[in-house]
Amino acid sequence: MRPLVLSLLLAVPLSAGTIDVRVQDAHGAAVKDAVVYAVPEGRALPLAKRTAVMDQKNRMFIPHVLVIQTGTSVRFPNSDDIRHHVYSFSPAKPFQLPLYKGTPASPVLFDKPGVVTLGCNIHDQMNAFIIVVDTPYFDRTGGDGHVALRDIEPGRYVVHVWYPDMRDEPRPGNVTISGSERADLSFVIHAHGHP
Ligand SMILES: [Cu+2]
Repeated sequence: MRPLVLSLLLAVPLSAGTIDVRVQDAHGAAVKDAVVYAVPEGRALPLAKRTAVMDQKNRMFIPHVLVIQTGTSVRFPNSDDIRHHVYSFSPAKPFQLPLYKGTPASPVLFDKPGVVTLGCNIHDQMNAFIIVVDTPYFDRTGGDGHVALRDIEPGRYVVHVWYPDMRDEPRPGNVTISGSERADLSFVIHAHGHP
């Protein structure tokens, strides 16, 4: 393992930038928990080989929104005393975990980017989203509608925003990072049911 670790350390650039993003709604109010991610242009990053968890507690998926890099495997433990039946019909990852309790033996691999909508066959009110993105640079806005994506390697990026209630994805932003500068972007989200 040692040579691999060394080469990874050497590959980290000396300078890295920050992408500052602000998300608000059509009335200018801050949008909390919007997913923001910056996809590198013209170069593919290695797939993540990570594991994430989508839990089920009190007949709810926890978290309601999970963001992962493409190539991540997700475990779906059921922490309730009743059985759940998890499914997705989303093109990015159609799958089913038929009625079960406890933790299924194998996690589910998410190998394509996209939005995966989860449901439970037994409990209609259970729903959640897994946002699969082609980048390790993602985060969510805080209560002030702001997020800073840090340690961005030099290069060109397309910055996207996703929010459960949004009508359409706002036009993505283009950012070029050449050194240790900060880039600012802002987005307006139009929610369903609001003009
Ligand atoms: Cu259920």
